[in-house]
Parts: sequence; structure tokens; C-alpha cells
Amino acid sequence: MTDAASQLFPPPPEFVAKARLDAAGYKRMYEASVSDPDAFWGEQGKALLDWIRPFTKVKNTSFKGDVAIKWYEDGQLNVAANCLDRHVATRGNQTAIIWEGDDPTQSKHVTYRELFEQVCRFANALKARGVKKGDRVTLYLPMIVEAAVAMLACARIGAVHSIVFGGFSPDSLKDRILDCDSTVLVTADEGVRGGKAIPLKANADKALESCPDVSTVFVVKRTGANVPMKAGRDISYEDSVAAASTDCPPEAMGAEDPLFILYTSGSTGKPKGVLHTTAGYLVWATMTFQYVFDYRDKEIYWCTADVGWVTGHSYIVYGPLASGATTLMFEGVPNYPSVSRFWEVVDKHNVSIFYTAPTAIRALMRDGDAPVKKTSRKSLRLLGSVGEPINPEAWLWYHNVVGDGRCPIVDTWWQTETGGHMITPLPGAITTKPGSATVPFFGVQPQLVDADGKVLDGATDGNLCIIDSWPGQARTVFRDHKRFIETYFSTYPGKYFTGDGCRRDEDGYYWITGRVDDVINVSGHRMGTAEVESALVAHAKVAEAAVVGFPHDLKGQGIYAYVTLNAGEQPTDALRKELVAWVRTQIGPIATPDHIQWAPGLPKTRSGKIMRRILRKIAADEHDQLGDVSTLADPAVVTDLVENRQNRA
Ligand code: 6R9
Repeated sequence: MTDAASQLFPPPPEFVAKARLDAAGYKRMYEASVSDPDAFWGEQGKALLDWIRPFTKVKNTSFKGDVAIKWYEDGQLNVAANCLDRHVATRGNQTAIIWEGDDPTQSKHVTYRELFEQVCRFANALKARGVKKGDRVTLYLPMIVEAAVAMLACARIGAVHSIVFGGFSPDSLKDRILDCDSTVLVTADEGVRGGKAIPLKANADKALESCPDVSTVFVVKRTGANVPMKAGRDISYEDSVAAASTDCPPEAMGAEDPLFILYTSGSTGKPKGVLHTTAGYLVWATMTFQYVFDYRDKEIYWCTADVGWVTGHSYIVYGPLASGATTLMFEGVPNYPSVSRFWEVVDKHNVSIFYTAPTAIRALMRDGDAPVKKTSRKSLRLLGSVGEPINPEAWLWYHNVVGDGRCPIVDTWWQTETGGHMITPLPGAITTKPGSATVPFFGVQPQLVDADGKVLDGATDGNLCIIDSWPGQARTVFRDHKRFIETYFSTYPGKYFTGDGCRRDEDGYYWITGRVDDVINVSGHRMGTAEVESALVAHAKVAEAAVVGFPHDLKGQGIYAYVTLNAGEQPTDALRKELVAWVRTQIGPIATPDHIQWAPGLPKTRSGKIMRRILRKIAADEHDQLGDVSTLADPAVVTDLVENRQNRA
């Protein structure tokens, strides 16, 4: 452990004085949540949400056998009504969304009443194109207010949204549209990030060449670029909302009706359509938002994520809006027009709560303190981190430089599958340690197990499981419940396996050490090594590929690919560049390999399994720690790989 990680940061007394919960309060609520989940979550469900029909049952879940997870199952409600309608009467003129454009001269405020009206109009526009309860609608949008409008409009009429991050390629978009059979796509002419245009409509057109069932494409005008519109299929978003009524009663949804699908990478195969349902998800997003960020009425809250990721779903849109908060949506990037941008936006809009990813913190840290110090940041009260382990040095810089030593940090560990925060400090209650996500949120029961599933007690390293259900949990993989069971509940039967390694220290604090499966985390983005491998082998000159992650100063992990070419192909620098570009077009820029090493052979066991352990060591430049290579079919391949390794200190 580094010295930085052993420091203790108790909640500042000024913070505790006003906080929602202190240490004793956390203890009391945590104990109540696990000793009587029905009573605890029943009370929270009633307190946090408005119901069309009240529930009479609370928890009905099993991690065994067929794995069935139901919360509040006989209740009815509508997510959009909880995010909008109930606030319009009391806070109609309050800003719901502050939109800050990529260009620092562009921003706007949208009130709860305005957002409500926009959502009703677009909901009616969707209906006019035949969208019904249960239909899937794919959103491929930049960070503009219309993204939140489209999400809420789907929720209002019971359609299931599937957001595809705007950085994904046409091919990735196509796969996601086909997997969930969406017939409607919402996109924009172009996106804008860091001063550059992103051709969303052109990408969508390419994707749709292979999606004959998509019958409607709404196109939002963001830049006004001249994009071709296919007659009968493509319609202007602006024209359709202008023509639509603001009267759209919310659909009464069952608690367990689907709310959204979000594709995420796993250790095998194509990305999975993780499915979240209505009531439990919203209870979780709302409650974690309020407690973890200690949100106070009228405060300005900013999460820098993109709505294409789960963080954007739960902590830009659903949690904040269900809480009646003011949420800031940022179109741009941390370093445009300058590396002071984040802090300038904080000052411009008086942000009190700021939530970002370690990769952004590390990148900004590299530019030193001056670009931060030249801004005031006095509005800041709380800082948050999410997406990957935060190294103690970055934590301390975030605390001392960005937060001027004043603001507690909440390092929130969670996953697409968990719906919201799982292990995280509550800022008025928990003493923090740099690099630790600290303690479980209400209802979360973590357990560490060894490779054989043996439960490990006390201070130890292990694989992180959660032993009982919580309301925000994903219910299934869309149309593939078998894969859901296999992925999450079969490694350690009867337990949800997170895929993460973890250490628990002598104080019972949890320290996430990173993925223990074949998932890599590049700048906080989840990437399956299998996805990158299948993109590589799809290239005509590639015979075989193996992809691993390696430690990367800025990105957390980088992508290292070993490639075996077809007989007769020449390994040239030009081909290396071509393969990098190929992967970017197959998946998207976030999958760009950092290193490609030509591999005449890959280290395999006699049964033909690639020994990734060895490949990871070589990629990390730790070739002196290869361990036992005696089970290899041909140990000589290792010598060649070590000699030609690409990542050298
Ligand atoms: C919310 C989100 C999930 C994976 C997860 C873990 C890593 C996320 C973390 C963290 C350490 C944190 N992760 N938050 N690791 N500390 N605070 O990121 O969801 O994209 O599904 O990624 O990210 O490895 O398993 P998702």
C-alpha cells in the first residue's frame, strides 16, 4: 500500500453538521436494510416514488436455479411521471437541466415545466409513428437535451430505450439495433465534441443498410449540417414535436415492466443487452443519488458522463430528475478549449456536486495545478469518482487541488448490471481512504470468495460477490435469460458474481482491484477482449488474435493485441496501422489498440487454450514473472514474444 492510501479523511465537521446522515445513522439504516429488507425497502419505495397503484409485495427474489428477481411486483407507476409530473406543480419554474455546449459560449436552462412539455410532445410523436408499450427504441445521440427528452418520452409511453454511445461505429450500432429488434431510431445530424463534428446521421445511415426493419428515424438538428433524409423513413425531430400535443397521459407500468436495455461488454461473445425494469431501478437510482451525493434542494449537480453509459442513465437523468434536482448536461470534453474547462463550467453554473472519472482526473493532473487554481471552485461541496479504481495519488490531487482540501470524495463502485452505487462512502458518515470505495450501500451484502468459491473472512483479497438482491439490480439479459444466469450466477452458484477482484482491509473497507475476467477497463469504458479479438480476426489478413489489457498511466488499462497473420502476409508497419484503423471502424475509437505485436504463434496449452496469464505479463513488461510455462504445447513461442514485446519501460 502506498502512503497516500493509508491516510484517513474523516468527514469535515461543517459537512457532517448539515449532512443527511452521520455515522450512527448509516449504521442504523444499513442494519435495518439487511435485517428486514421488506420493511426497509417497502418504506423507501413509498417515500421516494409516486405510485399509480400502490404495491403490496416488496421483495421476491432468488439467485438460485432460474434466478428470478422481482421488487414491488404488484405496484404500478410511471418513471417519467416521477421525474416530471410530480415536480411541475411545486417546481415548474425551477431548472431541471442546464445544458452546457461544447462551445463555451453556448448554454441553456430548461425548466421542469418545459422539459415536461417537450417530453409529452415527443412521446406523442413516437406514438404517431406507431410506437407502443414494450417496443424498443434505439437512441444514438450526442449530449443534448433531446437525449434526456427521448429517454423520458419512451418511459412515458412504456417503450424500452436502448442508448448506443455516440462514439460507437456504424457496425456496433447495427448489432445493437438488430439484437433488440428496434424499429425506431432517434439520432442527430451531427454531434460536436472538442470542436469537432461527429457524423451521427451518416453513421446511422451506414448501420441501417443492414437493418431493414427500422421504419422511422427521427433526426435532431444539432449543427444544421446538410444530411440526406430518406423519404418515408427519416423525419425531422423538430417538425414532429412542433406538430404534437403537450397532452400525453403517462402509461401505467408494472413495477417489473422493462425501462431500458443497455449493451455492455462481458468476457465472452458480443455485448449483452442488460435489462433494467421500472420500480426497483428508480428507487435505487433515486435513493443512491440523494444519499451518496447528499443532494440538497436547489443545488446544481454535475455528472460528466455520457448518457450512452449507465452512469449517464442513473446519475444524469433518472436519479437527479426523480429527486427534483438541477442536473447539468455537458456536451464537450475536459480539455477543450482548454484544460480549465471543467472548472470554468463549475464557476459559470455554481456547481456544488461534481462527479467524474479517474481517467479525466489523471489526464488533468498531468497539466499541473495552475489551470485549476486560476478558477474559483468555491461553489463545490462534494466530489465523486466512478468507472475504475482511482489511484491514491489522483484521489489526493482531486481532494487537495480541485476540492481545496474542503470537499469529501465519494468513490462509487458499481456496474451497468447493478443499476446504481453499491460500495461507496456516504459523505457525512464515512471516513474515507484514498483509493477505497469503502463500505456497502443499504441492502448490499458483499462477500469475498476464492477461486473455488470458499468464503473468505476478515482482511483478505478475493473475488467480489453480492449474496442477496437489491432493488436496482438488472433482471435479465434481453431475450437471453440463460446467458444472464451463466454470466452472473453460475461461477459461484447462488451468488451474483461481479467479475471484480477486491481487497477487504482490517476496518472492513473494500478496495476494488479491477476485473478478474477477460474484460478490460479503458478510460472507464468496459471492453471485452473477445470483442476486439473478433474485430481483428474479421480482417482478411489475420489468422488469429489474442487481446489483453496492460497497465496504462492515463487510461487505467490499455489494449494490447497479439496478432498472427495468414500465411504469406507480411508484418509491416503499414499493416499495423491498417489493423488499428480497422478495429476503430469495427467497434469505435474507444477500442483502439495501443500496441499490436506480431505473433508467429500464441502460447497455448496442449488442449489449445490460449494462456492469457502469460500474454498479460508480456504486455505489462513483466516478462521476468511469467510463472510456470511447463504446460505449454510449445514453450519456444514465449521466447519470441518476449523478444519482440512492444511495451518497454
Ligand atoms: C458504473 C460503471 C463496471 C466496472 C466494474 C469495475 C469498474 C466502476 C469503480 C470501478 C473501482 C470504482 N468500476 N466503478 N472500479 N472503483 N469506483 O462504470 O459501470 O461501465 O458497467 O463498468 O467498472 O471493474 O466492474 P460499467
